[in-house]
Amino acid sequence: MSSAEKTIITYGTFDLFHIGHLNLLRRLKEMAGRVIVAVSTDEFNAQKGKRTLIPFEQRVAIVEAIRYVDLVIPEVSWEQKIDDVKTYGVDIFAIGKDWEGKFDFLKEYCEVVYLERTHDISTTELKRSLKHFLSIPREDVLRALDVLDALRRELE
Ligand code: C2G
Repeated sequence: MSSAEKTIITYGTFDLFHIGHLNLLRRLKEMAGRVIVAVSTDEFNAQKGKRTLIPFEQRVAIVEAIRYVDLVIPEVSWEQKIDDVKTYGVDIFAIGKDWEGKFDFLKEYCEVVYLERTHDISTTELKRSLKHFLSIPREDVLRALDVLDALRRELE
């Protein structure tokens, strides 16, 4: 079977969508003609112990808009993967290497692939940077802007 005839599925939260997510979805499209993405619901993320900034409906809308993605379904539990593989005729299950080995039980039903993650970007890191920036006192930001304005005037 050519890759164009294959169906691939992945699962994830895709909060604060970033280049790491995009690189993964692009890789999936290189591996199969049909790409299905199961996006974790807010309720399931609570079970995963993950707090998301972007609500489920918006995370779905963003992933659906990605040209590499053909179908988005909700991820509501850890147990749905085998049924999904059967329901959608999935040939390949793929996910980032941070999950290496965790889904080998699916090898009975489809190919299982763990893909390299994109380095130096993660939702956790983005949240940390945002939190740091927002913690800078307003007057410090304004003072820095004044210094920048003064420098710009000197350089004109
Ligand atoms: N990812 C990546 N590179 C990054 C960050 C994320 O390749 N820098 C990949 C992850 O490996 C995962 C996908 O992008 O395959 C989605 O990442 P998350 O939204 O963090 O997904 P996660 O919360 O790990 O959910 O049942 C499986 C879980 O739902 C996976």
